[in-house]
Amino acid sequence: SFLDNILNHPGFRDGSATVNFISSHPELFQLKETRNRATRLVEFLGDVVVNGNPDVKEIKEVPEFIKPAIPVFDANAAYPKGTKDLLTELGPEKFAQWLKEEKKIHFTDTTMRDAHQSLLATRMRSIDMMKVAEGYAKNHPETFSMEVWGGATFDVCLRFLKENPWERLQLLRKAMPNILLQMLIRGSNGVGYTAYPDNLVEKFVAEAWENGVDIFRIFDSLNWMESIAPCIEYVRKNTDGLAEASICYTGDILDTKNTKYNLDYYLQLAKDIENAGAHILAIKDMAGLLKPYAAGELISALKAEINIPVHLHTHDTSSIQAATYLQAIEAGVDVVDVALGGLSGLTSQPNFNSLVEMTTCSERQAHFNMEKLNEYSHYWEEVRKYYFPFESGLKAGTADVYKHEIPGGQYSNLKPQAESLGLGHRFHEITAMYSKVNKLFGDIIKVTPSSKVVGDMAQYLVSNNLSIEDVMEKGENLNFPQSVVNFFKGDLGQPVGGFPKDLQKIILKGEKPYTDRPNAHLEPIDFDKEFKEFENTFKEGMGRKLEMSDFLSYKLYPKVFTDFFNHYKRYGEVMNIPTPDFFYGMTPGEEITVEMDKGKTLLIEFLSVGTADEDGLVDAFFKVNGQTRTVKVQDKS
Ligand code: 3PY
Ligand code: ZN
Repeated sequence: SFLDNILNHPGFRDGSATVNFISSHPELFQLKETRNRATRLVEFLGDVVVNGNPDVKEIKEVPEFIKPAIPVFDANAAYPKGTKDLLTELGPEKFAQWLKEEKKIHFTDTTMRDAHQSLLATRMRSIDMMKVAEGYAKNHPETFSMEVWGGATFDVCLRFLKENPWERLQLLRKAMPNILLQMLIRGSNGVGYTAYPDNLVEKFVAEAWENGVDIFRIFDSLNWMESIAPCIEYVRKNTDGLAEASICYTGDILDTKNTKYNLDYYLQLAKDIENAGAHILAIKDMAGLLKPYAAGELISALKAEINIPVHLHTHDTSSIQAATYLQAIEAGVDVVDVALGGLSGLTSQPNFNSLVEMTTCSERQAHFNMEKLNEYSHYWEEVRKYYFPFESGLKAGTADVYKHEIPGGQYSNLKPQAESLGLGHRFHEITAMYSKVNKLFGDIIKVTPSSKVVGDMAQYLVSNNLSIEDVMEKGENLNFPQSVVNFFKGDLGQPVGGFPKDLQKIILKGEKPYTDRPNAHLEPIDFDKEFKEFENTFKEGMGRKLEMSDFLSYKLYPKVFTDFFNHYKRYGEVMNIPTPDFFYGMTPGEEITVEMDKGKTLLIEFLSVGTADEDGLVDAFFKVNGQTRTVKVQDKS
């Protein structure tokens, strides 16, 4: 009731309410709507208690979690000036010039994107980021950028976490207004696994900028300029942000037997990228193959040949990538990608904290408050434990990576995928096959989505006990994975040196491949017309007006968005449920607070569940703001 609303309002309960309390808190009048939202939220919590979260179904035992300590900061202090302020002041061209002239080494923090994508199958929830976002931005304004969006996070937010990725971006932007926010975009493939119409990718870039992205790290999974260049153009045309285009690094430039991906190849690509208008060049070493001495050569050559700053990204799967950064820093690289200690190392980025320490008393020293930076590492170390079912199990660095060349982000997914196919015990066979498939395909650049094609083929061959020879000899009679067929048709663009023709014939079974841009085969989106249709289909359910960003989510992932929408309609916003309760369910007697809107929180206590009736319905008993609430949950067991 209205009275309950008043009595339970945090402002009333803590005594801060004044005479204007009622008129200044319009939410007190949102009776029916709040009740519905609270009920739906409790129904979700009841469902997780009774049925488990489908994303972590196999988990039998949940360890005790320690509450992660949030480093203190002055909430009332203004944000210190950071790189975002500088970009606003200088504009992208002059900003890039400033970066090039900087003597000290700069750091991009990947903790909120690639680190968890590569260690925890991308499952990090917004609530765990938001708890430290403002404090981090106030404590560490000298951070060059925060990589927080894009790559696989977009898909996983909607598909598994039931979160709106755009909302995550908006919240992070608001909490970190002073530091550049960075995203990863897969050229013509957007944040998906295949090509999208050009005007969809362009709209996506514009909308991402509007919602808070400053640096667009653009790459193509085959290093194909025809996919990279248009995306650079979209950033330049639609935003005042930075177009950072990547060369994806594979092989080893110091290996003289490697004639395909040698130094000349990378230098030419870097020049093409500069000429296409990129503000910054990224070296995207997605599998962590760039060895220290090779890094020294590559960076020196790039610094001599191109005029834009160079940003280096790697994965520490081999465990020697700090040495790579040392060589790169000595050779003049401008920025390196790192992850806060607790989420660094192995398939993730090298350790931020330790690398800052490495630079002390050197010519290129970076200055961070180390005590605080270490506190953030400790925070993530504890938060990481919530996500234990998503750990890859890799315990130590491995030189196998130079053989199989599996990207860090793929590695943490490949293992659970293999397990779900009953191939967990043959994982090393799969990684060995991955390498053979790569050779069969002509030694291609392997990064999302081309890496998925190689992974799909490797799993297909191992699970059917087939060899590479079988492919060449009996290929006509084999049903290859759809992703492999599409790849050979040209749907991901053209690989360096073209497709192996014999194999292409075998795989396509008479279907004709094409060699122009896949996007040229796709109808442009009619935004006016289709947005109206979209609004009609998804009329009610989000509890707010539908936005262009919703439409883009839908166009990129129609089925995933539809499922997300139905989940939202059924349970409402689940983003603010604490992570242990979201994945593993509440325990009897446990009390949590969940923020519904700014300043409006629900205090929820879980009491108990009854037994299923003949229809399989179970009563779950809760207290919401002190009042008992019983919800019926369908037992799906
Ligand atoms: C992605 O595309 O998600 C990647 O992180 C590739 O490395
Ligand atoms: Zn990466």
